[in-house]
Formats: sequence, C-alpha cells, structure tokens
Amino acid sequence: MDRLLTGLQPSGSLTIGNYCGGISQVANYQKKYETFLFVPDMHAITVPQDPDALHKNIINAVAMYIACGVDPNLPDMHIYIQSENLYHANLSWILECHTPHGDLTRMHQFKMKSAKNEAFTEGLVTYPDLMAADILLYDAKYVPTGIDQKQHVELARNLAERFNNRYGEMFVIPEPLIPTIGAKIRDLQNPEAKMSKSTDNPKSAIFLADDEKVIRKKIMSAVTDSDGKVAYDEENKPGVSNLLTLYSVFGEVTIDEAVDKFKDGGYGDLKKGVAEVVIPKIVAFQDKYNEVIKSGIVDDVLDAGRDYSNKIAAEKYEMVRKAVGFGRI
Ligand code: AQP
Repeated sequence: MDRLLTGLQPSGSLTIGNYCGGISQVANYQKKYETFLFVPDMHAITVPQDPDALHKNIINAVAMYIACGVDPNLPDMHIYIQSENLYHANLSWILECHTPHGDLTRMHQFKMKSAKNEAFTEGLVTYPDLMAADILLYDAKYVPTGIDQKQHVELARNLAERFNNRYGEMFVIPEPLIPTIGAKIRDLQNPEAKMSKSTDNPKSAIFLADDEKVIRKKIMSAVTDSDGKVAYDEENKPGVSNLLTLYSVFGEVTIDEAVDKFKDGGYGDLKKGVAEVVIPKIVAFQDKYNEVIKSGIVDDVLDAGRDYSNKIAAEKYEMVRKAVGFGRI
C-alpha cells in the first residue's frame, strides 16, 4: 500500500483553508493509502508561540482532524506529534547540510513570513528541510497540500533525488496531491492573499471553531469587487471566485453549477448561499469535536501513533546515518 503523509501546524485554530487543502483530502484518501497524519509542533515555533496555547492547540488539532472525518480506528491511520519523534530533527539536520542556502531563501513562504518580521529566526529559513525530513522518513509517496506548500514538496523531491544519486536508492520521491477545487482559499478581507490561521485580522479567516453567527458575519462582510457580476475569474475577481469556491467545496457542486445558481443575483445572494452550505458543516464538525474531546481518545491515538512512527522512522534514519558515514558501522 502506498503511503500518504500530511501535517497541519498547531500555530492557531484551524481554518476552512486548512480543511480544504489538508484535512478533507486525508479523509477522502484514508482508505486508499497508509496515512501518516502528524501535528507539526516543531514547525509552529518557527514563529513565536505561547507555550500554553501551543500545548492546547496540539490536542485541539488532533480532535479537529477526527471531527472532520479522519478515522483514527483505521488500521493504516497513524496520528502523531512531530516533536515526540526525534528522528525528524536528526534527518532535518542532515538534509540542511545538503541544501544550498539560496534554495531556502527563495521559497515564497519564507519571503512572505520573513517580510513580516525583520528579526526572523534561522528556523524559518530551514523550515522546508524539516518538512522534507517529515516526508522522506516515511517513504511517503503522496503529500496532500494546498498550493502554498507545493514549492516545499518540490524541494523535498529535489533533495530525495539528489540524495539517491549521491548515496544510492534511499528515499521514495514524493508527489504533492493538490485538490482541483479549494487549493487556495483566499483571505476574506484581502482576497489577493491566501487565508491563514495566524492572520492579524480575525475577519480574514473562518476558523473551524467559530460560532455560527460569527461565520455568517464574516461571510457577509467578505470583500468582493465593484463589478456586481457573479462570475468565476481568479485573476480579476478573486473575492467573488473565492466565495464560489467555498460554495462549491461545502455545497458539493462544481464551480460551473455554483456560477449557474447565482449568476442572475447579486453578491448578497451569493454570500447568503455560501453561509447556508458552510455553517451546517462547521457546526457538525464542532459537535463531533466536542464528542471527541469528551471521549478522551486523543491521548491513546497519539500514543499509538508515536510508537509506530518512531519504529518506521528509526529504520529509515539508520539507513541514512550509515550512508552519510555517521558514527560506527
Ligand atoms: N488558504 C488555504 N487554502 C487551501 N489550503 C491551505 N492550507 C493552508 N492554508 C490554506 C493547507 O493546510 C495544510 C496545513 O498547513 P499548515 O497549517 O501546516 O501551514 P500553512 O500552509 O502555513 O497554513 P496557515 O493556515 O497559513 O498557517 P500559518 O498561518 O501558521 O502559516 C497544508 O496542506 C496547506 O497547504
């Protein structure tokens, strides 16, 4: 069985962007592939985090994965916390020593996040190497992701190829799995940008933990344009196209069907329609989330995931360690 791997940073409460680009894909593919779904807490600290909030976000993220349809009882589902497996950091260091600095500083995400904070850390630079280690340790063939992380998966592919050429076949070459709709859910207030959980403006993002009224308000105040015509055009009408995308993903229709439904109305009708399909799904996730938290299963799931992921990662790390000449033979 091929392996699929993904992780969602516990750097805040998850958004509907994280759902569309990450969790929903895991739920769709979970019976087809052996799945490694981890909480990248080590990635989260590439920007400052409050330690108490980080602990809570880790548990909440796992409960939310399950609430959104990930089945922790499937025999080939492994859910774990990145920092509970020391091989990620070990392999990351080796990969860092095989990555030209310029390959890291030209990454879009690095440029965007470093521009926000002049005193950025070295962790922000080497983030893609840690992500490559996350993937390559498990021979993951498929990496579900939104468009924002595609460049990082490409770096992991290049590193794997470079490594295999230099040291012999060692890593599976990973491929990004990008959804055809919903790969870039946009910021509701600045539709040129993608929606992000660590946004400074809470009106920009719909969080999976948001209350029904708040979600409605955010959708109704989403920025559109002055043209007044409901049409799908990502470049010239990013705000309206984003609303059509949300209607399509949450209403389970194609973009063309969404356009057909709203083309004779105004933006107000489109926004109301989006609220009607988004809210019931999020409310259902929240009900299930509360059940998961109450059931107390999260710790058991994470214990099993920690043990299994350590076993698999140890085997791969041993191969790499020997190949690069570390320690004793
Ligand atoms: N707006 C988005 N549209 C579609 N997919 C998205 N993803 C993130 N934002 C969108 C996908 O969600 C998964 C988890 O991403 P992450 O949390 O590890 O990091 P990120 O991509 O940096 O997400 P955020 O929300 O923007 O986090 P912060 O604000 O902390 O940087 C990935 O599959 C990602 O593609």
